[in-house]
Amino acid sequence: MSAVLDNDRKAQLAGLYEEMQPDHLFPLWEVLAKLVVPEPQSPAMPARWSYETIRRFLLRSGDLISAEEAERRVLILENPGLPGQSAITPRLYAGLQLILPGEIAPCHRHSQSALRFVMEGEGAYTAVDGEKAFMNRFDLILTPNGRWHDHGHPGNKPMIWLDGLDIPIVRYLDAGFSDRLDQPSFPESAPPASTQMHYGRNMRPVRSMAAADKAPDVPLFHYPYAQWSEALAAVSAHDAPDPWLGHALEFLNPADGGPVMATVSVGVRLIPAGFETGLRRSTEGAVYVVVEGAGQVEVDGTAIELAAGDIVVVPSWCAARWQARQQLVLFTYSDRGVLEKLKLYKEALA
Ligand code: GTQ
Repeated sequence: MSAVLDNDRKAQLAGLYEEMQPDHLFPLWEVLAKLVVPEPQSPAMPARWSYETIRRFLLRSGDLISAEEAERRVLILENPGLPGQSAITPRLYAGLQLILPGEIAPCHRHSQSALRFVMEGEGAYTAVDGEKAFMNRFDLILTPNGRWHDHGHPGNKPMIWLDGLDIPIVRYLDAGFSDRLDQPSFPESAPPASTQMHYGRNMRPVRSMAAADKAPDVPLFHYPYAQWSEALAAVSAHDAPDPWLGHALEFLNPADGGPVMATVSVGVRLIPAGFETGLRRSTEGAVYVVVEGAGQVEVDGTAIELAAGDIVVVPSWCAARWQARQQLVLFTYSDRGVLEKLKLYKEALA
């Protein structure tokens, strides 16, 4: 409220507010400037986690609790500006999940959509509605909302991946449901990698009308490192880098050409050695994993050093500039698709 009020009117207004409070009424003019801001002021803070630190605590958790007992043995990356909210941005969640040889993380399904990005290990699988995807380092795996999923590990070394979920979005929309299956693993419904075979080469199956059954909205759920790294290398060998992003590719849902899932957009970047991007702000809140290389990202004037394995969050409308000392390869996910659908996506480039 901008007007200058004399003490008498102030006192009368204060009395009025107090009287209306039991009726659950509140004067807009006292809060309007906080509600309708000239530009986003995210409560989330830019932050970085080092993989080695998380890994150490995760492996200690592994000595104390099994995947079966935990249901999911995950350490949440909690944004320092959002304590207690289990969120890395106001709209997205991040955690690191550990599965040990022989373990099963039991089958469940929920309204939240998830991605997995493999940080370490090999030989574990995620099964989606009974179809296993065996995971290798830096593979992307999806468990879109409502699909049954369990994780298992027939291999012989610990396996760790990043979980990226839309937990805060589903919470905000009051739309969360979940179930547990009455057995640890979903019965095998298709041989491993069937979906890859049908959808993984930018094609989709066509069937006669009589045989047609409805394909899921998000059919493909495994995007192997071997494929995305090859695409990124080819593009970076031929194109000039985008001045603000470097070389950037987005993973697509082959059914509709849009982001891989309605609430989570996912991509990879390559910033050539010696390259420095321009300053960019956008309304997406984004999480980055340093897959390889070294450099720094300056976020709102503060330099964050980057080494392989680091996980960094850049909240909405923070100005970011990337610098690669050695070629940087980044994996990234954000809520950009949501903002675009809602006509709230904006960028400012300098
Ligand atoms: O693997 O299903 O980090 O349901 C959080 C919630 C992982 C999972 C998380 C989950 C999962």
